[in-house]
Amino acid sequence: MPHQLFVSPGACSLGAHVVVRELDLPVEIVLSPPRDPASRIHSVNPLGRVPALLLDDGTVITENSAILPFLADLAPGTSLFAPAGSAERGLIQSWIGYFSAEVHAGGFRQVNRPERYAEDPASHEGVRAQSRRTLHATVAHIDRHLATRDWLVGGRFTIADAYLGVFVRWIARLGPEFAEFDALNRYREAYQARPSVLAALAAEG
Ligand SMILES: N[C@@H](CCC(=O)N[C@@H](CS)C(=O)NCC(=O)O)C(=O)O
Repeated sequence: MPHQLFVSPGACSLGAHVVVRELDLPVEIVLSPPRDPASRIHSVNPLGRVPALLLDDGTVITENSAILPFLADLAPGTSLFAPAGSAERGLIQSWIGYFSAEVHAGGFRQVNRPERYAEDPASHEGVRAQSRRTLHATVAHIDRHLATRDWLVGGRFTIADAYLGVFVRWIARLGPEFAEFDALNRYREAYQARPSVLAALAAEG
């Protein structure tokens, strides 16, 4: 059986799915929405979260920060990543860490799931408002970096870009105060025009 990548429409698993398609990897894509209690993801990942990568030997790798480099390393020498020990590899992993910790967990999750951070429902709006302000500053840092570049590192599309595309799409739904990021708006168009992204989105439905 080939490796299987568990994904869900609209989720942060899109980045790993895009990498599979960019590299034409022999990885089966399994649609498995976590909100459906019958989804296989609940027996594959004890946290019930996507993405999860089930290897052909039964090993389960979770976390975007581990899955993205693992997938790239299935195609040694790919331009989507960089050689071990290179500065570029460090920069690509630095961005992946920033997106996972600061943008996703430290930003979007608090905006979308305030109940995980404050018990009292009366305080949820306050958590959401403060989280939106924090996320705005977090996103502004990325926008400044992209003001003079098409892609994050090395002038080419890498696994860090495959992942950032997820959040750039989510940012578009956050409302007017997040519409002012010109570099991110340009970046979103370029990301969504890639054949790998179009194919992944079509497959996820
Ligand atoms: N830190 C994890 C986060 C994974 C995650 O939160 N995935 C979401 C979709 S974007 C999910 O499956 N949520 C279902 C849940 O939390 O119940 C990663 O980067 O892989």
